[in-house]
Amino acid sequence: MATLKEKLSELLPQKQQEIHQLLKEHGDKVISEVTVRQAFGGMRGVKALICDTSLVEPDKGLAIRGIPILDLVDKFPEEIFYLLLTDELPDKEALSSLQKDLQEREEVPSYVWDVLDTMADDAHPMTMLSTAVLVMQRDSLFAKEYRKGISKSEYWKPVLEDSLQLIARLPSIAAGIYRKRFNKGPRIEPDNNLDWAGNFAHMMGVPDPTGDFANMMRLYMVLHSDHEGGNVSAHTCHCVGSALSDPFYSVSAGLNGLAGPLHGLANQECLRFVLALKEKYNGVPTKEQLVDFAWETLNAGKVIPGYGHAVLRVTDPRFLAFRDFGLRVCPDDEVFKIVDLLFNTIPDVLKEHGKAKNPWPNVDAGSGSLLYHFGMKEFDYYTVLFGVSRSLGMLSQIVMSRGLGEAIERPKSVGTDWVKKFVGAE
Ligand code: NMX
Ligand code: MLT
Repeated sequence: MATLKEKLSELLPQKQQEIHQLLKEHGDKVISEVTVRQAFGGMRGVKALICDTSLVEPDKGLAIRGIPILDLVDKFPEEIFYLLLTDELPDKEALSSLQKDLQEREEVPSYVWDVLDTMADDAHPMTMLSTAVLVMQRDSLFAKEYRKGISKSEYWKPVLEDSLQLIARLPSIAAGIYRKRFNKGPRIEPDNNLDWAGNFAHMMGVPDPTGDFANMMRLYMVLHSDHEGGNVSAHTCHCVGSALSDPFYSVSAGLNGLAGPLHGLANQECLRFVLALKEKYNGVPTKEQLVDFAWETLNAGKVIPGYGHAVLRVTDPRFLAFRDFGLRVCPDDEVFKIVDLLFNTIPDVLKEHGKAKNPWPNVDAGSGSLLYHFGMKEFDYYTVLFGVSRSLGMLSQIVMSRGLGEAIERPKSVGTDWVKKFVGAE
């Protein structure tokens, strides 16, 4: 089977031709309209972005290149990256060629550690991750080639190189941040007998006598990898990349969006919520206590973290995958039990509250309890794991964007007065 680059060299011209034909024949057809509510409401539901790597159907959840995420839970994240880009899962040979390529690129330049060492002791781990990605911009091959005057049809090649470079280094960087920020001792060297996520787990140094922590990391990296193009991290990365900012600039920007509590930071907020419940009721609360706590949260004008979604209208299949893992590995863990109790309680509370369009759990509702079970109690770190995984999706989307010659993003904005005049409002 072909390597990633060979495969893309074959696929991209076909895809370009397909899009060219589509635009020629149907370029003026309307696929979406925008209401005043949508323009003021985060463009919810407006179809104005193209993303071929994955799709989120409101009633089904994530499918990567047409494959439901629950059918991919046993794959390696490297396989998912190959799938995101090429529409095919790699065979054994293509997978080991990709794994070898990543291993050869994994060394982190010493200046990255120097920069991280100068950061404040209480810097948020997401700030550290985004900074580490940003400082590596000086090594961007795309930026260098662009300066030399590379042809537009070749953009995707150095972008792929930068992407592989970044993916290869992220586990070492993220594990290094964990060990430094939480005083876990010196960095741990990579073990090249391990796969990408297994190596990440190894370098964090979390005790793992059963190998279940490494398995959880593989699952974690698969589940958070991509969620079509409109979520804040992917869209931000896409928008920044559309200015031909290189993958380092673009991913760093996407990570900054992921660090918001309504997006990726919800997983740390979720665990904070669960632990507050545990502390208040001295263990696993009763259903009645949980309902009271949820109402207290809502009445204080706060959201229930891990619940609701901008697109989904069913339980997030990624939550179900984590829940299945928990039921197998730690069914009696108190924190996991509270997460399960929340799953059986919160949707009814949110339905009664009547605001959230989707009362069901999203990916962030359960992941933290599993990390906590394995002894990773530093929940400020959890979004970093999301970020490492989401980089697979952000980067595959950027490679596709440059490969397909997508335009710079520049939608039109209008003012409130313009809208009032347009709709004939007083
Ligand atoms: N708890 C309380 N209120 C909620 C929740 C929730 N979990 N979800 C939505 N609402 C409210 C929302 O704040 C809004 O209120 P208002 O009219 O006062 O502004 C109203 O319900 C309608 O919001 P929706 O249209 O249902 O949700 P929207 O698409 O605007 O936002 C989220 C989606 C995910 C931002 C929202 O559901 C939320 O804040 N959830 C909690 C945070 C969270 O779990 N985020 C993680 C998302 C997944 N990820 O990893 O990124
Ligand atoms: C994601 O994985 O990006 C989140 O579920 C948020 C989203 O899709 O909007």
